[in-house]
Amino acid sequence: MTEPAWCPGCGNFGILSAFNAATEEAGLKPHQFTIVSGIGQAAKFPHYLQCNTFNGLHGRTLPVATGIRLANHEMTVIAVAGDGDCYGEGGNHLIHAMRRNVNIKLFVHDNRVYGLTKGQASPTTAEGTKTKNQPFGVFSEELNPMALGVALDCSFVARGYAGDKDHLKNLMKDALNHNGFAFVDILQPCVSFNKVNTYQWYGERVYHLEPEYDPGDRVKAFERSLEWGERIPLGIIYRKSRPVYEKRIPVIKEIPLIRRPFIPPDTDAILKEFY
Ligand SMILES: Cc1ncc(C[n+]2csc(CCOP(=O)(O)OP(=O)(O)O)c2C)c(N)n1
Ligand code: SF4
Repeated sequence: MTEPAWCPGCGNFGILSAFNAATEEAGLKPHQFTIVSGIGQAAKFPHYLQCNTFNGLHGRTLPVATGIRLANHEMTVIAVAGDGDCYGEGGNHLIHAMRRNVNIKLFVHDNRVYGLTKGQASPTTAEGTKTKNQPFGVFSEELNPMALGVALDCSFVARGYAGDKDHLKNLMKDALNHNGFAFVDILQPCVSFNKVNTYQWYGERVYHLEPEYDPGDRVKAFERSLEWGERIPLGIIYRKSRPVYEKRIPVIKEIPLIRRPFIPPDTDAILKEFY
């Protein structure tokens, strides 16, 4: 565990402290979970914790997390990624993890820029935003992660905010307790490279979904997922109970792979079949 190398004021600090409180309140001990991350500012997250971790390639967080979960579904598996990492380089993996309902928890630190490489546009950067790499402004429309999750029938789709730690802690706890793929997009101010989506900007717009809001209504969830701009909803936008992937695979559904005895195959006998 080392001192965080993030800029003072970075939204990642709020996410780290919400996560620590969430795991403590959920009674999750460090040996009971593994954090998988890739490359980026967000991906440094497990470096500042004491837990099992796998730090891999940019955009490849979800395939590794899927492998760990399928090998040992007694382990809580958490994937942490930036918006570039998860929606750009790793976008195809996100689609399939949601579709399969792999039982992992995904926390996306969505600062709406590529932070580590100094502020290029990411898939969630607003159309028209000028950066050093996009001097004429971004030409493409931004990705809407919440609408993507609802459209793919993802079993848990939520939005948190790094500047609202208590609410984020509760969302993270709900995600950790959810049986299935839990997707939390976390609005994260990047004080160095995103001068648009600041703490003040979010503070004027975010609101909590009303207590009577029903996250089980997919059509209403889709409507809420489209809300962005003057008002930005925080909370569980969509939730649905669906069979988890590990329970659909015959060889592991009763007993995790790691608990099966290892019986090495008789390679000589196999090779003889080809003689
Ligand atoms: C395949 C690949 N492409 C590009 C890079 C360079 N790279 C490293 S970090 C990064 C940006 C990370 O941005 P994001 O995932 O949004 O996370 P943040 O740093 O903003 O938390 C890029 C483009 C890389 N390491 N690997
Ligand atoms: S560059 Fe942005 S995301 Fe990276 S540590 Fe600094 S404030 Fe945080």
